[in-house]
Amino acid sequence: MNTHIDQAKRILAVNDRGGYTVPTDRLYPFQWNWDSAFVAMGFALYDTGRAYRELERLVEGQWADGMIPHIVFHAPSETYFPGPDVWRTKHTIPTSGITQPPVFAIALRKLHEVAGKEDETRTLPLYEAALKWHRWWYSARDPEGTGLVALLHPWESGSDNSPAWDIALARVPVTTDTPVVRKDTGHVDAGMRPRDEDYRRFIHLVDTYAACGWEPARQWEKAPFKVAEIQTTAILLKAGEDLEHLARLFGRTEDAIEVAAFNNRTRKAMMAQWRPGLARFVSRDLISGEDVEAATQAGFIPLLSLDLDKQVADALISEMKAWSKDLKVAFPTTKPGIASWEPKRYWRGPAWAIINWLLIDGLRRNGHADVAEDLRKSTVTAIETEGFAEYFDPVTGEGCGGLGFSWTAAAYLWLE
Ligand code: 9WN
Repeated sequence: MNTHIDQAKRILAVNDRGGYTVPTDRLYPFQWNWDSAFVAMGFALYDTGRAYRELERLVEGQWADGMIPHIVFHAPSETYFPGPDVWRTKHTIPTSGITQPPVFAIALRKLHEVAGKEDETRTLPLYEAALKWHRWWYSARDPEGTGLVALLHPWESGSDNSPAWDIALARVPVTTDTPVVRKDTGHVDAGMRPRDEDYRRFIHLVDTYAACGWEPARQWEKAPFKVAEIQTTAILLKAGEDLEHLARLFGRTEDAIEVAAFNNRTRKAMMAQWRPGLARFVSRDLISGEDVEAATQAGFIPLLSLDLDKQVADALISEMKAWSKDLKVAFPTTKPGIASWEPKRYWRGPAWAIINWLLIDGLRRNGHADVAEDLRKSTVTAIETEGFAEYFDPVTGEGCGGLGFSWTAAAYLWLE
Protein backbone atom coordinates (compact mmCIF):
# COMPACT_ATOMS: atom_id res chain seq x y z
CA MET A 1 0.00 0.00 0.00
CA ASN A 2 1.32 3.43 -0.97
CA THR A 3 0.97 5.61 2.13
CA HIS A 4 1.26 8.75 0.00
CA ILE A 5 -2.01 7.80 -1.67
CA ASP A 6 -3.63 7.58 1.76
CA GLN A 7 -2.16 10.94 2.68
CA ALA A 8 -3.46 12.53 -0.52
CA LYS A 9 -6.95 11.23 0.17
CA ARG A 10 -6.72 12.43 3.77
CA ILE A 11 -5.83 15.95 2.60
CA LEU A 12 -8.88 16.02 0.36
CA ALA A 13 -11.01 14.83 3.28
CA VAL A 14 -9.56 17.39 5.71
CA ASN A 15 -10.09 20.24 3.22
CA ASP A 16 -13.74 19.23 2.64
CA ARG A 17 -16.14 21.94 3.81
CA GLY A 18 -19.35 20.16 2.84
CA GLY A 19 -19.23 18.97 -0.74
CA TYR A 20 -16.59 21.45 -1.81
CA THR A 21 -12.87 21.43 -1.11
CA VAL A 22 -10.85 24.47 -0.03
CA PRO A 23 -7.39 24.68 -1.64
CA THR A 24 -5.82 24.70 1.84
CA ASP A 25 -6.96 25.70 5.33
CA ARG A 26 -6.89 29.43 6.29
CA LEU A 27 -4.80 30.74 3.34
CA TYR A 28 -7.64 29.87 0.90
CA PRO A 29 -10.85 29.26 2.89
CA PHE A 30 -13.36 29.23 -0.02
CA GLN A 31 -14.05 27.26 -3.21
CA TRP A 32 -11.74 28.17 -6.07
CA ASN A 33 -12.73 27.40 -9.66
CA TRP A 34 -9.83 25.60 -11.34
CA ASP A 35 -8.67 24.08 -8.04
CA SER A 36 -12.05 22.35 -7.78
CA ALA A 37 -11.85 21.00 -11.33
CA PHE A 38 -8.48 19.37 -10.57
CA VAL A 39 -9.78 18.12 -7.24
CA ALA A 40 -12.84 16.58 -8.96
CA MET A 41 -10.48 14.60 -11.22
CA GLY A 42 -8.69 13.35 -8.11
CA PHE A 43 -11.96 12.27 -6.46
CA ALA A 44 -13.06 10.66 -9.74
CA LEU A 45 -10.43 7.96 -9.15
CA TYR A 46 -12.08 6.65 -5.96
CA ASP A 47 -15.36 8.45 -5.18
CA THR A 48 -17.30 9.59 -8.24
CA GLY A 49 -20.25 10.81 -6.15
CA ARG A 50 -17.95 13.20 -4.30
CA ALA A 51 -16.36 14.30 -7.58
CA TYR A 52 -19.77 15.24 -9.01
CA ARG A 53 -20.57 17.09 -5.78
CA GLU A 54 -17.44 19.21 -6.15
CA LEU A 55 -18.50 20.40 -9.61
CA GLU A 56 -22.15 20.82 -8.57
CA ARG A 57 -21.15 23.07 -5.68
CA LEU A 58 -18.98 25.18 -7.99
CA VAL A 59 -21.89 25.64 -10.38
CA GLU A 60 -23.96 27.08 -7.49
CA GLY A 61 -21.85 30.17 -8.12
CA GLN A 62 -22.53 30.39 -11.88
CA TRP A 63 -23.85 33.77 -13.01
CA ALA A 64 -26.93 34.28 -15.19
CA ASP A 65 -24.64 35.33 -18.08
CA GLY A 66 -22.80 31.99 -17.89
CA MET A 67 -19.58 33.00 -16.12
CA ILE A 68 -18.36 30.61 -13.43
CA PRO A 69 -16.52 32.88 -10.97
CA HIS A 70 -13.05 32.24 -9.70
CA ILE A 71 -14.15 32.10 -6.05
CA VAL A 72 -17.46 30.98 -4.52
CA PHE A 73 -17.79 32.28 -0.94
CA HIS A 74 -20.05 29.53 0.42
CA ALA A 75 -19.35 30.42 4.07
CA PRO A 76 -17.78 33.51 5.68
CA SER A 77 -14.12 33.58 6.72
CA GLU A 78 -11.87 36.33 8.01
CA THR A 79 -8.62 34.69 6.95
CA TYR A 80 -8.56 35.81 3.28
CA PHE A 81 -8.41 39.14 1.45
CA PRO A 82 -10.26 40.23 -0.69
CA GLY A 83 -13.58 38.89 0.60
CA PRO A 84 -17.14 39.40 -0.74
CA ASP A 85 -17.40 42.98 0.58
CA VAL A 86 -14.56 43.99 -1.74
CA TRP A 87 -15.99 42.22 -4.80
CA ARG A 88 -19.46 43.75 -4.43
CA THR A 89 -21.09 41.30 -6.87
CA LYS A 90 -24.81 40.59 -6.89
CA HIS A 91 -25.03 36.79 -7.04
CA THR A 92 -27.15 35.21 -4.28
CA ILE A 93 -24.29 33.09 -2.99
CA PRO A 94 -21.47 35.65 -2.80
CA THR A 95 -18.79 35.20 -5.47
CA SER A 96 -15.86 37.08 -6.93
CA GLY A 97 -16.48 38.94 -10.19
CA ILE A 98 -13.80 37.39 -12.41
CA THR A 99 -13.19 33.89 -13.68
CA GLN A 100 -10.37 31.30 -13.89
CA PRO A 101 -9.03 28.76 -16.44
CA PRO A 102 -11.88 26.51 -17.69
CA VAL A 103 -10.58 23.10 -16.60
CA PHE A 104 -14.18 22.25 -15.62
CA ALA A 105 -15.29 20.50 -18.87
CA ILE A 106 -12.01 18.55 -19.00
CA ALA A 107 -12.78 17.24 -15.52
CA LEU A 108 -16.40 16.55 -16.42
CA ARG A 109 -15.51 14.35 -19.39
CA LYS A 110 -12.98 12.37 -17.33
CA LEU A 111 -15.51 11.97 -14.55
CA HIS A 112 -18.26 10.89 -16.93
CA GLU A 113 -15.96 8.27 -18.41
CA VAL A 114 -15.22 6.64 -15.07
CA ALA A 115 -18.58 7.18 -13.35
CA GLY A 116 -20.52 4.23 -14.70
CA LYS A 117 -24.24 4.10 -15.28
CA GLU A 118 -25.61 5.00 -11.84
CA ASP A 119 -24.09 8.49 -11.86
CA GLU A 120 -24.50 9.33 -15.54
CA THR A 121 -27.59 11.50 -15.10
CA ARG A 122 -25.49 13.87 -13.00
CA THR A 123 -23.32 14.69 -16.01
CA LEU A 124 -26.04 16.37 -18.06
CA PRO A 125 -26.78 19.46 -15.88
CA LEU A 126 -23.04 19.99 -15.49
CA TYR A 127 -22.61 19.71 -19.26
CA GLU A 128 -25.25 22.45 -19.66
CA ALA A 129 -23.37 24.64 -17.17
CA ALA A 130 -20.07 24.06 -18.99
CA LEU A 131 -21.64 24.94 -22.34
CA LYS A 132 -23.07 28.19 -20.95
CA TRP A 133 -19.68 29.11 -19.55
CA HIS A 134 -18.01 28.24 -22.84
CA ARG A 135 -20.38 30.59 -24.70
CA TRP A 136 -19.63 33.28 -22.12
CA TRP A 137 -15.91 32.99 -22.81
CA TYR A 138 -16.42 33.58 -26.53
CA SER A 139 -18.94 36.41 -26.19
CA ALA A 140 -17.54 38.28 -23.17
CA ARG A 141 -13.82 37.66 -23.68
CA ASP A 142 -13.51 37.49 -27.45
CA PRO A 143 -16.17 39.93 -28.65
CA GLU A 144 -14.26 40.49 -31.90
CA GLY A 145 -14.17 36.77 -32.72
CA THR A 146 -10.38 36.39 -32.94
CA GLY A 147 -10.35 32.87 -31.47
CA LEU A 148 -8.15 33.90 -28.51
CA VAL A 149 -9.82 34.75 -25.20
CA ALA A 150 -8.70 37.69 -23.09
CA LEU A 151 -8.14 38.07 -19.37
CA LEU A 152 -9.00 41.33 -17.63
CA HIS A 153 -7.23 40.49 -14.36
CA PRO A 154 -4.03 38.50 -13.65
CA TRP A 155 -5.97 36.43 -11.09
CA GLU A 156 -8.02 35.04 -13.98
CA SER A 157 -4.94 33.27 -15.32
CA GLY A 158 -4.37 31.42 -12.06
CA SER A 159 -0.72 32.52 -12.49
CA ASP A 160 -1.17 35.72 -10.53
CA ASN A 161 2.26 37.38 -10.46
CA SER A 162 3.76 35.74 -13.54
CA PRO A 163 6.41 37.80 -15.39
CA ALA A 164 3.96 37.52 -18.32
CA TRP A 165 2.02 40.42 -16.76
CA ASP A 166 4.93 42.72 -15.90
CA ILE A 167 4.51 45.08 -18.87
CA ALA A 168 0.70 45.03 -19.03
CA LEU A 169 0.27 45.37 -15.26
CA ALA A 170 2.72 48.27 -14.99
CA ARG A 171 0.09 50.42 -16.80
CA VAL A 172 -2.45 49.78 -14.04
CA PRO A 173 -2.36 52.50 -11.34
CA VAL A 174 -1.38 51.51 -7.79
CA THR A 175 -4.13 53.70 -6.31
CA THR A 176 -7.16 51.94 -4.80
CA ASP A 177 -10.53 53.01 -3.37
CA THR A 178 -10.54 49.85 -1.28
CA PRO A 179 -7.89 49.64 1.46
CA VAL A 180 -5.51 46.75 0.75
CA VAL A 181 -5.43 44.60 3.89
CA ARG A 182 -3.41 41.55 2.94
CA LYS A 183 -3.91 38.35 4.91
CA ASP A 184 -1.77 35.99 2.79
CA THR A 185 1.55 37.22 4.21
CA GLY A 186 0.29 36.33 7.69
CA HIS A 187 0.05 32.69 6.60
CA VAL A 188 3.18 32.26 4.45
CA ASP A 189 6.53 34.00 4.01
CA ALA A 190 6.16 37.31 2.12
CA GLY A 191 9.11 36.28 -0.08
CA MET A 192 6.93 33.54 -1.56
CA ARG A 193 4.04 35.84 -2.42
CA PRO A 194 3.26 38.62 -4.91
CA ARG A 195 4.62 42.04 -3.92
CA ASP A 196 2.54 44.83 -2.29
CA GLU A 197 2.65 46.81 -5.50
CA ASP A 198 1.08 43.86 -7.37
CA TYR A 199 -1.70 43.70 -4.78
CA ARG A 200 -2.45 47.41 -5.15
CA ARG A 201 -2.84 46.91 -8.89
CA PHE A 202 -4.93 43.76 -8.43
CA ILE A 203 -7.31 45.73 -6.20
CA HIS A 204 -7.33 48.76 -8.52
CA LEU A 205 -8.68 46.40 -11.20
CA VAL A 206 -11.35 45.01 -8.83
CA ASP A 207 -12.47 48.58 -7.99
CA THR A 208 -12.58 49.46 -11.70
CA TYR A 209 -14.76 46.49 -12.64
CA ALA A 210 -17.03 46.83 -9.60
CA ALA A 211 -17.66 50.41 -10.82
CA CYS A 212 -18.75 48.87 -14.17
CA GLY A 213 -21.38 46.85 -12.27
CA TRP A 214 -19.50 43.72 -13.43
CA GLU A 215 -21.12 44.12 -16.83
CA PRO A 216 -18.90 42.41 -19.46
CA ALA A 217 -19.25 45.00 -22.27
CA ARG A 218 -18.51 47.93 -19.93
CA GLN A 219 -15.55 46.11 -18.45
CA TRP A 220 -14.20 45.35 -21.91
CA GLU A 221 -14.38 49.03 -22.75
CA LYS A 222 -12.82 50.29 -19.49
CA ALA A 223 -10.25 47.55 -18.83
CA PRO A 224 -6.73 48.90 -18.24
CA PHE A 225 -5.45 45.29 -18.44
CA LYS A 226 -6.48 43.10 -21.38
CA VAL A 227 -4.36 40.17 -22.49
CA ALA A 228 -5.40 37.54 -25.06
CA GLU A 229 -3.82 34.70 -23.16
CA ILE A 230 -2.32 31.55 -24.57
CA GLN A 231 -2.48 29.26 -21.52
CA THR A 232 -6.16 29.98 -20.84
CA THR A 233 -7.01 29.71 -24.53
CA ALA A 234 -5.20 26.36 -24.76
CA ILE A 235 -7.18 25.08 -21.77
CA LEU A 236 -10.40 26.43 -23.31
CA LEU A 237 -9.69 24.53 -26.53
CA LYS A 238 -9.10 21.26 -24.66
CA ALA A 239 -12.32 21.91 -22.71
CA GLY A 240 -14.01 22.63 -26.05
CA GLU A 241 -12.86 19.30 -27.47
CA ASP A 242 -14.23 17.53 -24.40
CA LEU A 243 -17.52 19.44 -24.58
CA GLU A 244 -17.90 18.58 -28.24
CA HIS A 245 -17.30 14.93 -27.36
CA LEU A 246 -19.98 15.03 -24.63
CA ALA A 247 -22.40 16.86 -26.95
CA ARG A 248 -22.11 14.05 -29.51
CA LEU A 249 -22.49 11.42 -26.81
CA PHE A 250 -25.73 13.06 -25.65
CA GLY A 251 -27.01 13.46 -29.20
CA ARG A 252 -26.78 17.26 -28.95
CA THR A 253 -25.84 17.76 -32.58
CA GLU A 254 -26.45 21.50 -32.71
CA ASP A 255 -24.32 22.08 -29.62
CA ALA A 256 -21.58 19.91 -31.13
CA ILE A 257 -21.56 21.96 -34.34
CA GLU A 258 -21.48 25.22 -32.40
CA VAL A 259 -18.61 24.10 -30.17
CA ALA A 260 -16.69 22.61 -33.12
CA ALA A 261 -16.82 26.02 -34.83
CA PHE A 262 -15.38 27.69 -31.69
CA ASN A 263 -12.69 25.04 -31.55
CA ASN A 264 -11.66 25.46 -35.19
CA ARG A 265 -11.39 29.20 -34.88
CA THR A 266 -9.31 28.91 -31.74
CA ARG A 267 -7.05 26.22 -33.17
CA LYS A 268 -6.11 28.48 -36.11
CA ALA A 269 -5.65 31.52 -33.89
CA MET A 270 -3.37 29.61 -31.52
CA MET A 271 -1.18 28.33 -34.34
CA ALA A 272 -0.67 31.96 -35.41
CA GLN A 273 0.82 32.64 -31.94
CA TRP A 274 3.78 30.26 -32.52
CA ARG A 275 7.08 32.15 -32.58
CA PRO A 276 9.87 30.00 -34.07
CA GLY A 277 12.53 32.45 -32.85
CA LEU A 278 11.42 31.94 -29.24
CA ALA A 279 10.45 28.27 -29.67
CA ARG A 280 7.26 29.09 -27.73
CA PHE A 281 3.71 30.29 -28.23
CA VAL A 282 2.94 33.84 -27.07
CA SER A 283 0.02 35.79 -25.65
CA ARG A 284 -1.00 39.19 -27.05
CA ASP A 285 -1.33 42.38 -25.04
CA LEU A 286 -4.54 43.84 -26.49
CA ILE A 287 -3.82 47.34 -25.21
CA SER A 288 -0.40 47.74 -26.85
CA GLY A 289 -1.09 45.23 -29.63
CA GLU A 290 2.26 43.59 -28.87
CA ASP A 291 3.34 40.01 -28.23
CA VAL A 292 3.93 39.04 -24.61
CA GLU A 293 7.45 37.71 -24.94
CA ALA A 294 8.12 36.99 -21.26
CA ALA A 295 9.52 33.47 -20.96
CA THR A 296 6.94 31.59 -18.87
CA GLN A 297 5.34 28.14 -18.80
CA ALA A 298 2.26 29.49 -20.60
CA GLY A 299 4.08 29.27 -23.94
CA PHE A 300 4.20 25.46 -23.71
CA ILE A 301 0.62 24.75 -22.60
CA PRO A 302 -0.68 24.62 -26.23
CA LEU A 303 0.74 21.07 -26.27
CA LEU A 304 -2.44 20.19 -24.38
CA SER A 305 -4.84 20.97 -27.21
CA LEU A 306 -2.91 21.21 -30.49
CA ASP A 307 -1.58 18.36 -32.61
CA LEU A 308 1.68 19.99 -33.53
CA ASP A 309 3.79 19.40 -36.63
CA LYS A 310 6.92 17.46 -35.83
CA GLN A 311 9.15 20.45 -36.48
CA VAL A 312 7.19 22.69 -34.07
CA ALA A 313 6.92 19.99 -31.39
CA ASP A 314 10.64 19.20 -31.60
CA ALA A 315 11.59 22.88 -31.22
CA LEU A 316 9.18 23.35 -28.31
CA ILE A 317 10.42 20.28 -26.51
CA SER A 318 14.07 21.05 -26.93
CA GLU A 319 13.34 24.48 -25.39
CA MET A 320 11.53 22.77 -22.50
CA LYS A 321 14.54 20.52 -21.95
CA ALA A 322 16.88 23.53 -21.91
CA TRP A 323 14.76 25.17 -19.19
CA SER A 324 14.70 22.01 -17.05
CA LYS A 325 18.40 21.24 -17.30
CA ASP A 326 20.13 21.24 -13.88
CA LEU A 327 16.86 21.65 -11.96
CA LYS A 328 15.90 19.39 -9.11
CA VAL A 329 12.18 19.73 -9.91
CA ALA A 330 10.75 20.53 -13.35
CA PHE A 331 8.90 22.41 -14.85
CA PRO A 332 9.82 26.01 -13.98
CA THR A 333 7.13 28.66 -14.46
CA THR A 334 9.79 31.16 -15.56
CA LYS A 335 12.91 30.46 -17.61
CA PRO A 336 15.76 29.90 -15.11
CA GLY A 337 18.40 32.60 -14.95
CA ILE A 338 16.55 35.48 -16.67
CA ALA A 339 16.09 38.79 -14.80
CA SER A 340 12.50 38.07 -13.71
CA TRP A 341 13.27 34.54 -12.46
CA GLU A 342 12.63 34.12 -8.69
CA PRO A 343 12.60 30.41 -7.79
CA LYS A 344 10.56 30.85 -4.58
CA ARG A 345 8.19 33.67 -5.48
CA TYR A 346 4.93 32.05 -6.48
CA TRP A 347 4.44 32.17 -10.28
CA ARG A 348 7.84 33.68 -11.05
CA GLY A 349 9.80 30.44 -11.22
CA PRO A 350 8.48 27.62 -9.01
CA ALA A 351 7.22 24.26 -10.28
CA TRP A 352 3.51 23.48 -9.79
CA ALA A 353 2.07 19.95 -9.89
CA ILE A 354 -1.06 21.02 -11.79
CA ILE A 355 0.93 22.79 -14.50
CA ASN A 356 3.02 19.65 -14.86
CA TRP A 357 -0.17 17.61 -15.13
CA LEU A 358 -1.32 19.75 -18.10
CA LEU A 359 2.12 19.52 -19.72
CA ILE A 360 2.28 15.75 -19.20
CA ASP A 361 -1.09 15.30 -20.95
CA GLY A 362 0.10 17.58 -23.75
CA LEU A 363 3.42 15.78 -24.20
CA ARG A 364 1.63 12.44 -24.41
CA ARG A 365 -0.84 13.81 -26.94
CA ASN A 366 2.04 14.99 -29.10
CA GLY A 367 3.89 11.67 -29.03
CA HIS A 368 6.57 12.50 -26.44
CA ALA A 369 5.73 9.91 -23.82
CA ASP A 370 9.38 9.75 -22.72
CA VAL A 371 9.57 13.46 -21.85
CA ALA A 372 6.16 13.17 -20.18
CA GLU A 373 7.46 10.28 -18.10
CA ASP A 374 10.48 12.29 -16.88
CA LEU A 375 8.19 15.13 -15.85
CA ARG A 376 5.77 12.74 -14.16
CA LYS A 377 8.59 11.19 -12.12
CA SER A 378 9.99 14.59 -11.20
CA THR A 379 6.57 15.69 -9.91
CA VAL A 380 5.84 12.50 -7.97
CA THR A 381 9.32 12.48 -6.40
CA ALA A 382 9.02 16.13 -5.34
CA ILE A 383 5.73 15.40 -3.57
CA GLU A 384 6.96 12.17 -1.95
CA THR A 385 10.08 13.96 -0.69
CA GLU A 386 8.58 17.25 0.49
CA GLY A 387 4.87 16.61 0.99
CA PHE A 388 1.76 18.09 -0.59
CA ALA A 389 3.00 21.66 -0.82
CA GLU A 390 1.31 24.33 -2.92
CA TYR A 391 4.38 24.42 -5.20
CA PHE A 392 8.12 23.61 -5.26
CA ASP A 393 11.36 25.55 -5.52
CA PRO A 394 12.76 23.99 -8.70
CA VAL A 395 16.39 24.52 -7.66
CA THR A 396 16.34 23.13 -4.10
CA GLY A 397 13.19 21.02 -4.43
CA GLU A 398 11.80 22.61 -1.26
CA GLY A 399 8.00 22.55 -0.81
CA CYS A 400 6.72 26.15 -0.61
CA GLY A 401 3.56 28.19 0.01
CA GLY A 402 0.57 26.55 1.66
CA LEU A 403 0.86 22.96 2.90
CA GLY A 404 -1.68 20.12 2.78
CA PHE A 405 -2.71 21.49 -0.60
CA SER A 406 -5.73 19.99 -2.35
CA TRP A 407 -4.68 20.24 -5.99
CA THR A 408 -1.25 18.84 -5.24
CA ALA A 409 -3.01 15.86 -3.61
CA ALA A 410 -5.28 15.45 -6.65
CA ALA A 411 -2.31 15.70 -9.03
CA TYR A 412 -0.48 13.04 -7.01
CA LEU A 413 -3.43 10.65 -7.24
CA TRP A 414 -3.59 11.19 -10.97
CA LEU A 415 0.15 11.00 -11.65
CA GLU A 416 1.50 8.39 -9.23
C1 9WN B 1 -6.18 34.43 -6.11
C2 9WN B 1 -6.17 28.93 -4.91
C3 9WN B 1 -5.62 29.99 -5.84
C4 9WN B 1 -5.22 29.39 -7.20
C5 9WN B 1 -4.39 30.36 -8.04
C6 9WN B 1 -3.25 30.89 -7.20
C7 9WN B 1 -3.78 31.57 -5.94
C8 9WN B 1 -5.30 33.45 -5.31
C9 9WN B 1 -4.45 34.20 -4.32
O1 9WN B 1 -4.53 30.61 -5.19
O2 9WN B 1 -4.54 32.69 -6.29
O3 9WN B 1 -7.08 33.73 -6.91
O4 9WN B 1 -5.04 34.86 -3.46
O5 9WN B 1 -3.21 34.15 -4.40
O6 9WN B 1 -2.47 31.77 -7.93
O7 9WN B 1 -3.91 29.72 -9.19
O8 9WN B 1 -6.35 29.02 -7.91
O9 9WN B 1 -5.28 27.85 -4.81
